[in-house]
Amino acid sequence: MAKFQNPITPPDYAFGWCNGDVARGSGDEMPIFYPATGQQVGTLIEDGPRDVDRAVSAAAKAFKTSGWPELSVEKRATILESCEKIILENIDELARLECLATGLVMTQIKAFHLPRAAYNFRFFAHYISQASGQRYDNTEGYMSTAKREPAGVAALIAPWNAPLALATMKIAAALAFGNCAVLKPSEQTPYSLVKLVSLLNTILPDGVLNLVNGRGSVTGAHLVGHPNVDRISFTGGTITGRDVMAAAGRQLTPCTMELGGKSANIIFASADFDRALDSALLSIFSTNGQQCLAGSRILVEETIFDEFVDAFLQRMSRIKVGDPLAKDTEVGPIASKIHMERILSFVGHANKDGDKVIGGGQRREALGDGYFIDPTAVAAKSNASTVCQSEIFGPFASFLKFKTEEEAISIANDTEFGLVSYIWSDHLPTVMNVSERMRSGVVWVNTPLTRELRAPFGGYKNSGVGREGGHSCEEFYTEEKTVTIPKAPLDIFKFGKMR
Ligand code: TXE
Repeated sequence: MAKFQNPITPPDYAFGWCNGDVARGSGDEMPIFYPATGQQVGTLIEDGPRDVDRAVSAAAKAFKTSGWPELSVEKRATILESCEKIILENIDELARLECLATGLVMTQIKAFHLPRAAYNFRFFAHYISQASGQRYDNTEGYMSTAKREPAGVAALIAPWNAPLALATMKIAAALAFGNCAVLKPSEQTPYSLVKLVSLLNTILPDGVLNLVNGRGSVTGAHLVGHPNVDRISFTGGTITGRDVMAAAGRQLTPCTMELGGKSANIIFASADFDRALDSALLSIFSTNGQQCLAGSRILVEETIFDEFVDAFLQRMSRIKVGDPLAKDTEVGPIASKIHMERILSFVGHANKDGDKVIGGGQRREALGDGYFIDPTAVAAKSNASTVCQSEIFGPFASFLKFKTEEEAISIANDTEFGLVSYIWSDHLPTVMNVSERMRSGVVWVNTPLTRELRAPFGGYKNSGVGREGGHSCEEFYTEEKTVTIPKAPLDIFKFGKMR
């Protein structure tokens, strides 16, 4: 028996989108569930290899004939601003569709995810308006100009944890630099992106933005191995990232990989205690704990460890878990049953490793068949524990104690991942030393989850390859071309004229 209302009644089927129109796939039907009730709310029609070929051909044709790559930056920027506007005009429906498939909390979708989705288009509209080329004058009498040109067809693979916020970064960047694209949402969460693509197609020329639906192993694998794809931008798990990169390697297709994380949130005794506490809770429990940049390993200096953990647990016990639509809900359901079971399996790992489960660790049966779990915290025996080394990707915090700055740095870097590090301290030399030595792509000092879009975002080690962000996206989504022209005829060797 469902306990909560669905946020919206979606279309019965989630179809793909090709060459400016809805495109019914030829593959299997797959159920889509609302995580808050565990009930099926619709059906996805999978796009098989032929359907993917059709979408890639549509993008390739649009790249050649639509005029999109050649459009002046002013015109392209204006169109991107219209994309921002249409998202803001449809914010309620998009938010409800996002909520329906992901179980994300509505207040968070509306406050963070959708404004970001819209802003991604505005950001790239502004960015391209300022782009410039380079010119190199040579004393021997020639000049070279270097300019960036659109790369071609971009395959954009989006995950299920924050579909709109993450996919729009890819769509806006690919389109801003003149590419045409084929988007593949996660098979679990197609609705909001299908709607988004239908809205954007009222603005964009046909074929510039296409969408295919289906499983990673079927639709995704065919797309990333396609010889006519020129760029692959992937966000997802590290294991899948390896497969995608191997497929890209066979075609020599450049790719960026935004993968998992196991970020250290280091809290020194010199920190502002209350702000560090707010941040620790926000960075592990927002987005239902399902975010690559979650501060999932909380390292606390020994002298404040007990006080900090107690305060954290008190606040954690008051977190409102429940209906994603309710205004006071802070943590909603986990995105899928299988993922919920995986998260809960880490309680077993913790017990086996000698860690102490200090809060939560159970499914919330009282909330019905939805995939709700208690916010969970573990005092880990050491950083070698499974809960400290695996990306759990849920509302599950692991605490570790440290005595010295050196020890904190060593624990923080002792992981296969390297996406984000958080540092909390008001002692400048500590901040300088620790931030210099973090082996992660992003370091947040005395602030959580603060993304500057001009700056690169991405990971060291198994957290990724390449970066997203203004300049990083410009480099990724373009080819550089150098044209050399003599100012006057140059002296050159005259082969065959020597005699
Ligand atoms: O993601 P997958 P999964 C992490 C998180 C999570 C784990 C597994 O730890 O528990 O990954 O999640 C598509 N070719 N993150 O297995 O498989 C797939 O259809 C092309 C971190 O659900 O990586 C979906 O669209 N595409 C993360 C997308 O890849 C393929 C976000 C992501 O799915 C494919 C999500 C293939 N062979 C999970 N196989 C982050 N970095 O934010 C799958 N896909």
